[in-house]
Amino acid sequence: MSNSVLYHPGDGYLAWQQYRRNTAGVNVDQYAVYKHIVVDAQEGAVIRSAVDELAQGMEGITGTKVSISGDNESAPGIIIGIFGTGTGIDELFSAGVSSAVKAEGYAIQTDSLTGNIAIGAVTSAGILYGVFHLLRIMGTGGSVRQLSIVENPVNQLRMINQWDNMDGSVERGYAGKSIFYEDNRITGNLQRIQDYARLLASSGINAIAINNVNVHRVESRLLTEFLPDVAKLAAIFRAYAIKLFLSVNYASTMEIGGLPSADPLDSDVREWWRAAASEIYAAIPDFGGFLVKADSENRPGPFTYGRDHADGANMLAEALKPHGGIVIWRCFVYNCKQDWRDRTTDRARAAYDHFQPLDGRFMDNVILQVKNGPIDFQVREPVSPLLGAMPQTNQVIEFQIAQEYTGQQRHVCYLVPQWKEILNFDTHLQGEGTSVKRIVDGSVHGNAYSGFAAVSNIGNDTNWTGHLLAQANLFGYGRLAWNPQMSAEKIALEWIMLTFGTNELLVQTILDILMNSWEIYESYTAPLGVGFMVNPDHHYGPNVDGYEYSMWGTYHFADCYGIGVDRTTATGTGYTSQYARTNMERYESLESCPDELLLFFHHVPYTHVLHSGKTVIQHIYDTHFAGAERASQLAAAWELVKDQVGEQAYRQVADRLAEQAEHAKEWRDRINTYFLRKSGIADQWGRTIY
Ligand code: GCV
Repeated sequence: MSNSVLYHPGDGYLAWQQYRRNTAGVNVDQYAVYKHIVVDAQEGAVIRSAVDELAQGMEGITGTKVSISGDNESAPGIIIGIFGTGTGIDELFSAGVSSAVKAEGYAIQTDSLTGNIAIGAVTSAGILYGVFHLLRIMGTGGSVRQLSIVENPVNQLRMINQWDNMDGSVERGYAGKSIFYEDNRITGNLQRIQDYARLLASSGINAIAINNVNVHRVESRLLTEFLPDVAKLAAIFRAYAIKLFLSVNYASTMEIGGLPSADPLDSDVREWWRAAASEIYAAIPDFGGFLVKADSENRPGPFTYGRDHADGANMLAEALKPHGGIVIWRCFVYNCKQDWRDRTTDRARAAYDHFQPLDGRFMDNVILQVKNGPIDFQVREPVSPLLGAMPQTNQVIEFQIAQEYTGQQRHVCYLVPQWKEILNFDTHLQGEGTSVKRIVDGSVHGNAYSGFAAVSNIGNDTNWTGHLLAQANLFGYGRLAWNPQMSAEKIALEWIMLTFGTNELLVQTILDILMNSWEIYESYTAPLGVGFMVNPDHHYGPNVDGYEYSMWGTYHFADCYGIGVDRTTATGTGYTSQYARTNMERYESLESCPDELLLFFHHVPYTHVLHSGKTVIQHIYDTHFAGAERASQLAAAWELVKDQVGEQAYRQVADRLAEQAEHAKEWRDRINTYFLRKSGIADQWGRTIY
């Protein structure tokens, strides 16, 4: 495959893999001496990827060609090798260091005498990650004189979910069409897939489900008829240490198997899945497994047969088990045909109510995939109470990198700060300190499987993500999955420098834009955790009552007196009781409920005074005026870096920021006008509301 670096100057295609020479600062001189790569490892696809990447990266960064060999003929070189395989790499590290390196981890060390930089790992995947780390150091202008690094990923599963359909569309995709499919076939443009695999691996991703969780008729055949093409994709990802998964249609036995049933306890159904799994593994020996959306939003599932989620998941798990595969079963299950008049049903309760009682019933190769919040990837919602509430069950957290409810990649919204807040949330489930990040890294319950999954935000737009700044979310997700301790700021800094360079003004300006962007977006959209208020179906733009009288269970209950959903145990839906006592009490009481989630948990009058000292109605007005104003300033800030980022990148972002500024005003005016009319309470500052 050709080297894509040559063909993409400045259009965003290279994303954070620019490998540019223009990094400013004294450390740059250190890199130029490395013209030689020594490979102390057996040939293999992943090692080849690592060596290619290192060579390509070094050539870009230093501007000189590097040579590759098995001997270190001319120090200093960069030496890569696998520990314990009888090569020289072990001698370059102390025993303490090499034994600290785990499966996908690596050690990097500079020898002070020779200047050699050694990267050692126990697997070829570890070598690949180590190479990316070294390139990140150089790409961000760091010193390589005294490297002494040991890193292991904190999370075992670091997965991406594509919501791509075989007709070429992407569900909730905001960056063009699918890079995987066109005209109901798998694409022939394998170069783009390989470039995507590189991007993912460089941020630490190790698993991908390549099709939408809503599996239609044609995608059901990925398991069968399209398997040879799926195997080609698996080979591309394998070379970047990424395992391939398929989303499957729970009713495949009926859809493509010619059986009359999908009952998980039916022996013919079970046999069909066993045979299907055997065929898949014959074609793809390291196949990851199945991702399943069942009994959710009109998708088929075990409920039809009076069975439950454990029956359904275990049936698939049994088929995959002999091959080492896993089932990832999604918990996004709720009644999507709710009567809006019915105040007893609460969508927020649904995942916990469905799944928590099943703890202990799932096979050990089943993982439950739980959305970060109880509703659906809103700009603000509490943490899902299901996370950590099933000690005997494997769980992964699901984030949405795609900005379905956070501006659809037309608005800038750097999501890493939101994810950090979620990961740092203390569930108190095993006493103080039971943070979400410790639950999903498996350390609280000692789970066999654990980690992160997220909905991708890429498409076939040249710059992958539509909004160039949305690349930071894809990069940030991978970095956070690797190490949830990293700060949102550090991740943003890495992304900015790797993507745009290290000029101080540029770095600071883009950092400010990113770090403020979530708060800005939240301030001009749905207030105080109440959620939605978007247009139905496509979910873009303001529509306060868009879902108020619908069956989807996402209401705000605004009337002329007040707004919000009473989810308390005392007088509401009882949702608060799904949390451990400390959190339950905090949310239950108006005094202790945090302002930003007030309307998620309580129905209050517009005159209710927040901890901030403002009334709810004045808060709505103030945040919406300020939010739209701040959104309009983003464009001016971006203008400052025009010369540094180059014309193409400048234009891509400037156009989107201009749209955001206009659209934020629309949000401001719709929301403020709605609440002025509902409440009859004037803005304290007499600003224009329509
Ligand atoms: C893939 C939300 C989205 C749907 C999505 C669903 C899910 O409801 O709007 O497009 O379907 O979540 O996560 O399954």
